[in-house]
Amino acid sequence: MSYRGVIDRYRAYLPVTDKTPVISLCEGNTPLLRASKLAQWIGAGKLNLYLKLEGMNPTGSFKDRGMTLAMSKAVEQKTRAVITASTGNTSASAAAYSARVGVRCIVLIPGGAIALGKLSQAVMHGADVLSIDGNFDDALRLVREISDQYPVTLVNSINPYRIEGQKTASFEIIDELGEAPAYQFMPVGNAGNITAYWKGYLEYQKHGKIRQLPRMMGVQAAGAAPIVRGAPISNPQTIATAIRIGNPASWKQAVAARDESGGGIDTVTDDEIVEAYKALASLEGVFCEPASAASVAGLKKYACLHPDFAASQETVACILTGHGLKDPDRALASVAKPKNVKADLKAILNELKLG
Ligand code: AN7
Repeated sequence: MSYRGVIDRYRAYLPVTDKTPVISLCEGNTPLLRASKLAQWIGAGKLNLYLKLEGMNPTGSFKDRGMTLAMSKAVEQKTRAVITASTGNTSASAAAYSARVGVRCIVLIPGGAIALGKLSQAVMHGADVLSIDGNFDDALRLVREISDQYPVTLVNSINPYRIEGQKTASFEIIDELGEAPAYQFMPVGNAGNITAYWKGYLEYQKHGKIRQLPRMMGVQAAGAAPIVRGAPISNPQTIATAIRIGNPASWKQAVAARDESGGGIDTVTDDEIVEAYKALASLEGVFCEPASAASVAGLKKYACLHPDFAASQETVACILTGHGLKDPDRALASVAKPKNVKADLKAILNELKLG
């Protein structure tokens, strides 16, 4: 039978009944790609390194896994409108699923701070997009207040159905590898996704599908690293706008995932993020957004600090949370611009130096 999305595939593990309408765009079932050249670039050529390509979801990010469930439950509960604060990907996903089922979608975004592709998605899918004079944390505070007072359903990852849907990514990794990776590196922003992956791993362990749990390795941008610093950051800064978050909603759960798994959460600089972003694209043919590349930058930093790990054959998964096409401006700012050449064979051959 053909693939029909994460609710259909993992129904037994999700809080749905026969009465839940399934609102799906056929999300999930994303590739898990071996990346041996990248492992060499990291300085850990023997690692069994995999990339989980979450940018291959229908709206180009992992948010679709949670949104299919949040939206299905919202419709089951007869909601007419959903609301979300977003650094971009949540708004793109909420807008798409809302369009599909015909509910109103309200989005608050930090003004001037979300990537072009994400903004175009929210607008194209017909959401009411309000760009506020404030950052993501301000937007989240406002949408929480609005959803407390008005009949609109909050679809940020504070919504437990978002976490339930997103945990299916762990299931996919295990179903494919037959075990959990020893380490999983992933970006951390509002910290819903690390919470969801950890929940997924624990559930599969409970069902006897794995013997060993992975170490959960979170990565924050150095200028937006409240969990690493141990205090909220009022003015977070990073080129990885998806994770430009100063006061994560699922802070405690992220710390629990880190500590229970024997993992860690560390920072990477914007320069390290861009380096990993370019290496993924040029060495592996994988174009992810900057926030996603933070996972690989974090792995590289960890390998540099831990030579035994770098020399090992451990199985490692890096979660590439969003597609590179989300943020074309950053891509073009990170590499040399195309050369302008006259439409003339001689001039072109002169440039190409083919032989
Ligand atoms: C590509 O869209 O918070 O730690 O509002 O878009 O679960 O927040 C996006 C977050 C990583 C961090 N990678 O995940 C939003 C939003 C990408 C992201 C994260 C986000 P969380």
